[in-house]
Amino acid sequence: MFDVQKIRKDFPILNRKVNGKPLVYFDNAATSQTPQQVIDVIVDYYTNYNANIHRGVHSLSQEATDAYEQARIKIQKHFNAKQPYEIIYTAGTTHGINLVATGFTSLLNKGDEIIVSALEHHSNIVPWQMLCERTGAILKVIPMNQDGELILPEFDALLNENTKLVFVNHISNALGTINPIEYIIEKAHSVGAAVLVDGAQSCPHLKPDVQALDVDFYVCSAHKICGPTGVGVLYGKEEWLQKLPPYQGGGEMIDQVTFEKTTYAGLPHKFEAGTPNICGGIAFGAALDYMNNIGFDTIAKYENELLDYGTEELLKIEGVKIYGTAKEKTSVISFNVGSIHPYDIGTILDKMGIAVRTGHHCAQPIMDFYKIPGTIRASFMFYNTKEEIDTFIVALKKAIMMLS
Ligand code: C6P
Repeated sequence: MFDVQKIRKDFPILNRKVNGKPLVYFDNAATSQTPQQVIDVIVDYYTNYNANIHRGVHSLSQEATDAYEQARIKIQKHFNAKQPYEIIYTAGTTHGINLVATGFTSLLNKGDEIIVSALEHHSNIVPWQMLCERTGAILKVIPMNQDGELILPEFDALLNENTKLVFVNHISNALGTINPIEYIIEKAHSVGAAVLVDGAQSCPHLKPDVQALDVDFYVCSAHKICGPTGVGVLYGKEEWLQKLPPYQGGGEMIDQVTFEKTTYAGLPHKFEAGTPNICGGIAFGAALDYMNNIGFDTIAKYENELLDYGTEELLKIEGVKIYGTAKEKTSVISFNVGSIHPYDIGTILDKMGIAVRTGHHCAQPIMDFYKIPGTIRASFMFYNTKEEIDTFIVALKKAIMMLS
């Protein structure tokens, strides 16, 4: 039985007040909150075994190295990667995408084609545009419909023998659409293109199996999955990670260095130059333990209930328009109320203790598609409640009254 009140006790921040009111945190798509179990792991690291890894012969360094590499194995198992060295620690989703995009500079030729989707976050647009500028490759876009779903026949029509790469998010951060990545991966592979899936928004809500998906690259950030900021992972199929050149040069990523020539370390170290976010990696492993203990099926079922309830209650308010009405979506509701600016509503909600995100959500092309400057985005996690949605609806009605 899923007991949300018991779960909420794990999150100390949910007890705090904001502007004198109990916090209602509905900005989970931006960053999730951290349970005490993960905070304890962070405190334990800095209290007891903070040391640099892979370097020292001393005990502290070995303890830190063991914990960091054990976390890599946990992450490998979570995503069902074949090998631990297919898991590359990064600073987050953006870093992972840039690592791959930069690596492909030497693998693309002028006239090669890259496909992204209309639903992408800027992190999954700009690095590919920069790659096109460097290589002369051409960027193509899978269009979307009014519900915020990708138009798959148009994707099929874009594919040809020049298509080398396809980039798509698993779940849209701005609309919550769950994209049919199984279909996209299969079709892309049929023309020999590699696929990178941006899992920043999917990993908090579902458990991807990278081998079953047969995806070439999958990226995510720990801070969206109850872990700390500044750490994430890039999963890459071994064959691709072998082909890509290193992203950054420095300590840890080398085999031999002379002034004449440097040879590189094997996977995963080839992509992990410099001292990493050691504590972050260990805490990421702890966050996955925490989420897996609850269970991703349980999480998805409960969050869908919140999504349905929130949608139903919002639509009772006159003037509310929800953007993102895909059949397959997760617990993100993006909306506007009449012609009221989203920022004004967000500011008043904050005064009542309610945290939502307003604006273009780093997805300007989606806002351009709907011809709006931005939306108010309420995004739920498994520690939110229907009572919080009720509080939010009452506060929203007050905000609308004040601004009308
Ligand atoms: N989206 C949001 O409020 P980083 O910042 O590297 O951890 O993640 C970037 C990123 C990439 N792709 C998607 C689909 C994302 O949602 C995000 C982060 C946050 O929607 C902050 S902009």
